Amino acid sequence: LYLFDRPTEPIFIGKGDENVSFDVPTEYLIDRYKPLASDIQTRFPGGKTVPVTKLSSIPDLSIPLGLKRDKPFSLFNTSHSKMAAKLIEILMNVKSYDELLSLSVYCRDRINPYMFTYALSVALIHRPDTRNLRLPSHSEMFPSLYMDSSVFARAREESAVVQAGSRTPIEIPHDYSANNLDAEHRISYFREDIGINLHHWHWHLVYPFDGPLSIVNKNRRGELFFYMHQQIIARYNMERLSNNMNRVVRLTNWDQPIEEGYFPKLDNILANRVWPSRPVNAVLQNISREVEQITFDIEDLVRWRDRIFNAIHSGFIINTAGQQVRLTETDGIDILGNLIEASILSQNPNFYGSLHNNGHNAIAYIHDPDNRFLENYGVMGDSATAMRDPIFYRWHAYIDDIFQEYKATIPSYNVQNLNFDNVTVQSVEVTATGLPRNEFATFWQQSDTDLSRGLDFLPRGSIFARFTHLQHAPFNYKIVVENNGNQRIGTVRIFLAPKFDERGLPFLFREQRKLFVELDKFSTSLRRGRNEIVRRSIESSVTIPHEITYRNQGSNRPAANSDAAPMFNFCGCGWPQNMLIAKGSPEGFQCQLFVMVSNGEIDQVANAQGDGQTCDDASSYCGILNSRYPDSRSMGYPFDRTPRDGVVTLQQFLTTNMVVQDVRIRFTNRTVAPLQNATVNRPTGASANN
Ligand code: CUO
Repeated sequence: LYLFDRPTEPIFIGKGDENVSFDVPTEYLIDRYKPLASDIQTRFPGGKTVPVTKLSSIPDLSIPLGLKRDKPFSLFNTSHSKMAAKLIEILMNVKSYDELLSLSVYCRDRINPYMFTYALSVALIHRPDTRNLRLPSHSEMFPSLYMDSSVFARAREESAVVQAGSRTPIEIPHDYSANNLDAEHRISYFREDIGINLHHWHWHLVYPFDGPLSIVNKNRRGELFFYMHQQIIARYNMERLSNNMNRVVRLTNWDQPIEEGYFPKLDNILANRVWPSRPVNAVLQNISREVEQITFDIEDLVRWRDRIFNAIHSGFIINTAGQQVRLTETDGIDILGNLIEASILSQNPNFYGSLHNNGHNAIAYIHDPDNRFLENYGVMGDSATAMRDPIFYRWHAYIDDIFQEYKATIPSYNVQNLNFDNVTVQSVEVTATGLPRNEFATFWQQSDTDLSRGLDFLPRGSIFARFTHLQHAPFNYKIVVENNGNQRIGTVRIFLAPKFDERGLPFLFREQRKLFVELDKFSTSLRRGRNEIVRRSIESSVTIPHEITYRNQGSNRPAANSDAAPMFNFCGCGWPQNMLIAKGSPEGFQCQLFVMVSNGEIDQVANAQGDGQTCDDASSYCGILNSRYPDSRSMGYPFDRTPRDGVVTLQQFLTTNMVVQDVRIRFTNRTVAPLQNATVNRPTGASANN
């Protein structure tokens, strides 16, 4: 894991707080350093030395070496993702752990550092012999992708003057990318949240759209692409409504100026440039960037879109062989997800193109579509940064709408699809210490992240950046369920949606269903008679614990490299716990909490348990690594489809195994200091206390 430390600094310079060095075979040094081999060994002595065996032959790396080290690497760029795919394949095919280490050391100072880190991360979470390693946080490896660039100069000064251990965290102001003259700025705390951006980066790390088939072809990946991004839009809309903003407007008119501008204030340390901005009223252009081998017209996007809508309305797609492939109720969404994104699982990339990915590219290069100014892509070109930009949500609202168009063509759930015989959900109640019942409390909190892994200056040692992010008071759900049948397994599904629209009118079901955000999902054993289920907010199947996103100064969370780290294994994919609940409002933003208990016998999926160790902490949005998706229902069930005839309101939608409770989210404008000595205290495995 030391391979991830200070990615732009040569491998033989000590890594980690302990200055661990790699005993690199002379043949592995790049030509520039070879004459200095003996000097290097004495000049950079480490506390501990990691032996590196020399491989008898090095695999052919010419494809991944096609991108220079100082060039930006974008996964949305097909030629780049092909290079990374090749590197992943090479790293996956190495037989032993020792050989993997050796090859990685060889690659590290030759291959583009961003590509190398990405490919090595994918390989480590998928190889059986490394699956249990905990990867360092991406924000620690590449802090410049996640925070205001002004923090680095201040960190450098603090490090130069003050000893490690006594350094003051560098505070990042709340308002660094814009001010309230920009209406969108009201919600920048969501777009620029470090945990949200980490989640997105990790999701695309676990679900790459290119690479070896064994990695890309995961159970229901196309459907999860739809669902995870649908939930992002639902959450964003709830966040907007709590700030008195309208729901996000789809990016539909591709020849009109784009009102939203974005000035990221990020450095791109890999390209030694600042990240390009997008002024207000920029207009999409045809893209012709020969260096990156990205060439397409806006008209191509239009053609692909029209063909996709045609497929949806005729009920089938045409595959590469010219055959019709039906978009069935069970598989249609998965086929479309892969086709629209597009991943290499698309059944006809020539005909349906790559609408979503090239939308990212069109926006990412809007400021320099033909590369005449030699400018890099903007934040939309990288999954680690894309969610910072308001346009991300307009683009994904558009993509989501296509999926919704498809969902409107498949049968609605009838009462039988929703019911759970003899099970009645009587009530749900939310409780939190010191708060009125059915109220969520939100506020600001500060948390730290260690920058030292990603900054290549001396003297070494931890130096923290301190963020202010949204937080909520932990709470419990208490759910009362009456079971008039025998003992059975039920799946508890908990969702939350705003109650009123922009005009203050109650939502109709057909709109509100798209706004329900999943809060939790777990199975529980229902005994005959009355069951009282208590579930804690930190157990959510949507989130990963706060301590994984942040490492507070003085906390005892083990560093990624330490021996204690494997205690909690996960891959970092998961919505950040601190963003589980939207901000709400000082008056108490009115929402509806929905609980359904469905028949666990129908819901369960054989072999979907995982090994209990790897990446199963946030299965709702991330699935379980090396396992099938752990819920047989369509993702988003029961809200993924238009309602059955006669259902206009949420009340009319309810069957006896569902209940709705009015709740409020009350925001208080106060800032709470970082938690000290935070440890991961999440119980292992899904559980419910009867
Ligand atoms: Cu996650 Cu568009 O897919 O960014």
